[in-house]
Amino acid sequence: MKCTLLLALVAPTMAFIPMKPVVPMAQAQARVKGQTRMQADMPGLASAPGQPTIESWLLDNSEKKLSKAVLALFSACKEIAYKIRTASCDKMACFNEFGDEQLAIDILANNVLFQNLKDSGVVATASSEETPTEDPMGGEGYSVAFDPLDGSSIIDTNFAVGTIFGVWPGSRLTGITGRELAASGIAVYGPRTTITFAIDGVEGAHEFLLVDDFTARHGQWIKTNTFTSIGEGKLYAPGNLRATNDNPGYDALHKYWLQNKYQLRYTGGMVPDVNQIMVKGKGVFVNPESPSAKAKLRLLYEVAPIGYVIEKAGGASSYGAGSVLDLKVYKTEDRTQVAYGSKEEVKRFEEMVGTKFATAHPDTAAKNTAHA
Ligand code: FDP
Repeated sequence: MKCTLLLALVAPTMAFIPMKPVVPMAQAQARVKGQTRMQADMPGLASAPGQPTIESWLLDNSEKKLSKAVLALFSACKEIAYKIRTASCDKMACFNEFGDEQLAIDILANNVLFQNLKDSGVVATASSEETPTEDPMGGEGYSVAFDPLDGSSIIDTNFAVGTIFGVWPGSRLTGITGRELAASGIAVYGPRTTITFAIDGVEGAHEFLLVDDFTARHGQWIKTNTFTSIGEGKLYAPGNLRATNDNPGYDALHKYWLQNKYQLRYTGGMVPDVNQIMVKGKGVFVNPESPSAKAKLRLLYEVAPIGYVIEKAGGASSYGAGSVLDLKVYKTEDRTQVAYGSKEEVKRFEEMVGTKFATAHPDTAAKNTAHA
């Protein structure tokens, strides 16, 4: 074989051979020593080969049926990550070859989640933001609500997007609250794929990394961080900013952030926008409503599962007058305004924004009537 031909064949392959994740020992030690907010479980893959996989971590932290449901969700997210990486996109959406068909990536993600939950045998009911009905899955033990691909309007731009899931005991996904969650998590499909996950009876929110380095651990979910507290710090992610036009409280809060020189960190994808609060250990994400800019986020599929993770990580959540975990899911499609972040920032949201214009969720609408 001619040398040029050989190079032509080998060069593209070489481009995909990842660099070994080298973390200089001193740097790794400094990161571990300096760590107060979160425990650096794995400063570098190479220097901590003994870190648990999700399978072994669940053995110590969960009962069998719940473990099965969680593993089904992790498997689905792994497949979704691959489908996102290999999709082709036009100006509106991303598609992937699937048999003879090209399917939109959010539909594929939806199908993958349903299939994995059905196969688990421990899921009685599942419901997706894409198809908001309570569908029987043929199993017994838990019920799962999920948003298969949150941030679908930014996927074509190659911003980070995510999956959100909540696991409840029993067979119902209405008449419940976030307080009853058995587990919930958010998968971030960014330069790295991670799931930040919380489970009943275990303190903290736990970050798992999908290893993508072609070592023996390739394809495994390895525990990389434990988030246990969210401190004060000037970082803000202001969702639904158009609501400042006719929600004076939100307008004042926005001005407060500007005047106090907060750092703006907002992508328009709720999953990475909230995940950063745990990773950075500070900040606030809000998505308030106003008469002309209605609440968009759904309690069952998005707000409650994320609230559970954030509160487990030592932060707070609010619908304007209390934790989102106390809002009842009357209908699968119930919506609400929301704030997540450090306790002080969420308190500021309650004081300045409150529930004056919160009419989407029946409970906050009722409070408004009472105040009128
Ligand atoms: P998307 O519609 O792109 O799926 O959950 C819905 C969501 O994304 C959030 O991820 C995001 O924070 C929000 O909508 C952004 O909404 P706007 O683009 O309407 O501001």
